[in-house]
Amino acid sequence: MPSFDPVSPQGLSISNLFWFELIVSGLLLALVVGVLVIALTRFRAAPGDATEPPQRHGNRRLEVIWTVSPAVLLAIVFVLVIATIRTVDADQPGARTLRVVGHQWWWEYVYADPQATTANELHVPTGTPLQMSLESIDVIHSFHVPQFGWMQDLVPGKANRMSILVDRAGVYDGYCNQYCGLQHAWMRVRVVAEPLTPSGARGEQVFLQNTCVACHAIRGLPPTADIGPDLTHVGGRSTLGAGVIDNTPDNLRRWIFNPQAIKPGVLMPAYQKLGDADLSALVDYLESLK
Ligand code: HEC
Ligand SMILES: [Cu+2]
Repeated sequence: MPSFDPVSPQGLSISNLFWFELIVSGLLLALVVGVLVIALTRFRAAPGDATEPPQRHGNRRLEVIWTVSPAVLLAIVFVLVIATIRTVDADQPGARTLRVVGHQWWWEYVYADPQATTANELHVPTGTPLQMSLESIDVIHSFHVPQFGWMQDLVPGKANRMSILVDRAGVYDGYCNQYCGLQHAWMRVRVVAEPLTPSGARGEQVFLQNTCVACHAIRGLPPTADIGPDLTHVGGRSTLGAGVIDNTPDNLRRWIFNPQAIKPGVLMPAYQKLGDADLSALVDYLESLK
């Protein structure tokens, strides 16, 4: 059952709570059934014995125990539920934003910065928090990927929030979980979660932590600018600097290190202070953007 194999910390906290409650309920069931079985067997009337059993009225100690212990148990569950809700709803610093729009009978995904739109198959990087805003164009839908560990409704005229961080690479299937018309059953979701390569992930950090973002946009990253060329697909271009050099890892390295040497007067500063490792990671990352 995929719901029992969550791939996000949000889903894990829900399934941990579920297991705790399941085990406690199981123990209680065993206790009640156990006491019942003992009562039925040990205190059974012997055949032919018609005498009344001794009559008792109340037992204060027992009554206190069976009132206080469920109250304490419920208080514990209450605290755990609140803690779980807070984990699931927690703001995730640095989250990428994604709008999910439900249509009869397909999904639209809109990335915010800069805007880009795809449908149905959702590609997400592992280890990167996502802040989803769920809306609907027509009727109520529900975005349910069982391995995310929780689902959220898409309601017309209202935006619902869903925070998720997928921490394991893989392909996760889901579906619309709210009957939404004739083809409701064919409103599937497929999520493909892939890691940024370690070097790529580092490269992305280098990109974000230097002033690159003051001039360049990369789709899917937090707010960026458009003074320089959009770098979302820079790895797929055959030249750099509007044709001044071929796009090879070596040339890209030289470009970032000192673009003035390649295109005098260029309106991009040199980054000669970047360390060798950071520069390599940055080049790997940019070349991977195809
Ligand atoms: C002050 C603004 C500015 C900053 C900061 C800046 N760039 Fe640029 N960048 C530009 C401009 C403008 C160009 C286009 C130059 C040209 O071709 O004449 C450019 C071009 C590029 C290109 C070539 C793109 C192409 O399609 O040819 C790459 C790659 C690039 N920048 C990477 C970076 C990286 C990485 C950083 C941060 C380490 C960075 N830039 C910081 C302004 C900037
Ligand atoms: Cu639907």
